[in-house]
Amino acid sequence: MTYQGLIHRYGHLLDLPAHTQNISLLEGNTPLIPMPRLGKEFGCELFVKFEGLNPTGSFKDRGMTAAISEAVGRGAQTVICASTGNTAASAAAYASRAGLRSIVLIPEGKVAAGKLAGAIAYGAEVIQIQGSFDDALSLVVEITQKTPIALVNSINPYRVEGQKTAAFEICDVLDNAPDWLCLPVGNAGNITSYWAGFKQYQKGLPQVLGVQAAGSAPLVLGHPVDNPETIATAIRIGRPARGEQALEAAQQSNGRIIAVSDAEILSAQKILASEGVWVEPASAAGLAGLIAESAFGKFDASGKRIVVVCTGHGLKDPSVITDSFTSPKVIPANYEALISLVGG
Ligand code: AN7
Repeated sequence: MTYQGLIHRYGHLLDLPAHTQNISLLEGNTPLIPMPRLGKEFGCELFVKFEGLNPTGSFKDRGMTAAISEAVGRGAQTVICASTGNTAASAAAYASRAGLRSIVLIPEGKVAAGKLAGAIAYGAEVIQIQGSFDDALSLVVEITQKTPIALVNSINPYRVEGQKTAAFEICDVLDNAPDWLCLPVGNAGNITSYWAGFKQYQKGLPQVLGVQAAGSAPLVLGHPVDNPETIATAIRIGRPARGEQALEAAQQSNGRIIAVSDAEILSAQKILASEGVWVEPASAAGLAGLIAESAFGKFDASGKRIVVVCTGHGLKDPSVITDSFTSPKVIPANYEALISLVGG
């Protein structure tokens, strides 16, 4: 049977109310790409779960199909979220598909071009906040407590329900959970969802390596960060809403949450691209964490089966690449100029 989206495929395993009306863009079913060349360097069997191939270019679509399907079924007319960008684009797309109004609050000047463009293209009312993601999140929590507007951040439990499906898919492909799962951590909805998904699916449990950016690492530091900074703007978050659950997932899985520098993130992004997988900076944090842990000898990957979750597509944030390279060379439109540049 042709693929009909996540609620159709896994809805029986998701705790969604009876009023839920399936709103889908055929999200999920993303590839688990084998990375044999890179895996060889760690002596492990390495896979990338490429979530950038979801309809709006990030893993957020998994939770959004569930949150919007529930919201529209209960009669909501307007949805709202705070976002570092990907949630905004996803909420806008699914809300439009459901015929709902969407409002997204983003930190002024700190959202990557592809995400902002997406949110606008899909029809969201985009509001920039003179503050951080965390400030925006407090505001949307307040307005949804005081009005009928529905909250679609991952505080919304249906977001977590939807995002559990990524764990199900990995187990379906590998037959079992991997030994390790490495992924970026921002507001901590995704790590919470994966852990809930693996526990529910009963195909074994991975050890979980959650990775924050060093300038935005409240879960590593053990306290909130008031002015988070990182080139990986997707995870520029100082007060993760599901921080406690993220720490629990790391602890229960006998894994850990670590921080990596922006330089390590960009280096991991380059390595992934050299294997044909271009992801946005935040999405490279999982691999950056794996590399750092291995280099410090804290991690013996040999013989293990490891899944690195790449949460968003490189096209979301093209300026990270174009800003750091000189422009391509310009030549006259003739063969002599071309061959003299390229060489025989
Ligand atoms: C590419 O869009 O928080 O730990 O508002 O876009 O579940 O927050 C995005 C987060 C990782 C972190 N990778 O996931 C938002 C937002 C990418 C992301 C994360 C985000 P969570």
